[in-house]
Amino acid sequence: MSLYTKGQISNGSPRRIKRLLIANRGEIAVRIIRAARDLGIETVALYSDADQFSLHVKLADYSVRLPGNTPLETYLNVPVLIQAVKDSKADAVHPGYGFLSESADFADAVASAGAKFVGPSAASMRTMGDKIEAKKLMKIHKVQCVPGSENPLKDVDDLRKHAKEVGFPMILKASAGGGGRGMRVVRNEGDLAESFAACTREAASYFGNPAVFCERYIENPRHIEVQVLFDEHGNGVHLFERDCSIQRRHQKLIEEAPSLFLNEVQRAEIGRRAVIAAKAAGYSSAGTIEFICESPERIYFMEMNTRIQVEHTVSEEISDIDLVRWQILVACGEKLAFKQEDIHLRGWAFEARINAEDPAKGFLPGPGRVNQVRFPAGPGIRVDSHLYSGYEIPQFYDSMVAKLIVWGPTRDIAIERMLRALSEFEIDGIPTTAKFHEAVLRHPLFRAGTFNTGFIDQQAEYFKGAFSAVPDDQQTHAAILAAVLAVEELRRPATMVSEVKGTLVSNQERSLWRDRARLEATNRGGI
Ligand code: MV4
Repeated sequence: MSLYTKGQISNGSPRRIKRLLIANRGEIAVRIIRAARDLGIETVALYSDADQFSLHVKLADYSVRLPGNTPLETYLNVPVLIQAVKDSKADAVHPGYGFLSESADFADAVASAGAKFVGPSAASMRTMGDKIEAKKLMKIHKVQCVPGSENPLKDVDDLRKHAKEVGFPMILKASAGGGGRGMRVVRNEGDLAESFAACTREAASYFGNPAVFCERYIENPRHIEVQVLFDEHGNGVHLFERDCSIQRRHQKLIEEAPSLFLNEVQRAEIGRRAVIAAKAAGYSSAGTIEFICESPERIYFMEMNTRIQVEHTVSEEISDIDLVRWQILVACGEKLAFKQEDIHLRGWAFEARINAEDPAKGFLPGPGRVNQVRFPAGPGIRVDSHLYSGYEIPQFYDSMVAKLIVWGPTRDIAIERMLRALSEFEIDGIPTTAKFHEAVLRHPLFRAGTFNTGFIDQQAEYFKGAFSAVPDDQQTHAAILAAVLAVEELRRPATMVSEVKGTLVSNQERSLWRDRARLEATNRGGI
């Protein structure tokens, strides 16, 4: 049986969800609303004042206002969110990613309000949220971790003892940290005391837990993570790996699945380890096991992300499994309708995170009104986004405005499709990272697959010439011009035949004046 025909809410579903509240915003709120609607489940959107006109609010069946704008007074405000659950009579809550998605306390509060948290148990979130606990659990189950301290470091002397075994460079990490926050690389003995004090202090103030541990530091590792999916009956599978090495300051830029780094044997092995890790935590729902790879033979468990991730889409594309749909089905108490041997890796997928940022200004966020957007389409193209023409991107939240996801039968075809899609993509009025993605996709080392987490920094010179900025004082000018050109474009014939010699003139040539005008107005055109 095809995986497409499986995964319905059965009449005998242990826990039928009728109304799902989405405790999030932006593209992931839209993604979750779509999955819920496919299952015939009603949706409740939440919105801060700045999000009043957001797409997720327009698409949901109901919506509840969260007064204010800052994350703390809105999407992170547990008492207000719980009141919204009660007021809207939602029987389930999907947290999305970010915000409260990995808060075990929020999961408990949702349960206390009588609603189902669409995610893992609070207990497994607590276990995996504590990086020292998680590593201990992995050790028991023989999942290889980076050598280092097994308990919170007691003091600098304790750290010195470990430094003798681990050697330099080493890395200090907050046990309650994760995702690159609360880490410190130590390169020599002289820096130990100061680094330990600083890391402990930051851990206490950022995460409310001063516990710190140390590991051998691996320079420029490859970042490979495995998607897992578990039901509440102990059944679990992995959906292969994603390579997330193309990142800048812990912000992923391009993800792909599978990874060129692994052969079939290594792929099966990393998947096996991920399933063991999730099972050890008593995990249910969708989750990710992060590994860092020194070489294909040296792959270490790093941490588990107990949420749906931004880049879940590439795993969906190569496995044909709708992860958000399955998160909801699993929350209804349904059993997985497939076993590991039913899941086949098919083709290649990429995701480019299009951010409202200016690569020429150190990726400075550029919120504002989007005059005109046009999404790419065609074979292998998927756009997950909350953008629409006229939408105003608020300054209060993250700058990701669209995920461009492509699938192709091979890696090369998928890259060609991504370049085609990027060339079709139009977002007028704000700076975006689209041109930067194009430059990465054209880079010979990216094409060859010989990159690691240091790639973007190492290639900074190469990327410098690949884009240019929209000067602030010309933003308004550019916006007006873009609007005029948009109208002009509607009138432009599809193809022109020269009246003089009957030769075909391409659209590209025909619109040179337009591109030239845009280049001059915005100083960012791509002729
Ligand atoms: C490391 C490491 C090198 N050695 N741990 C950053 C995110 C967090 N999940 C773990 N991180 C790292 N841990 C040891 N022992 C290097 C990183 C790291 C990194 C990891 C994945 C993706 C991008 C990264 C960028 C810089 C550092």
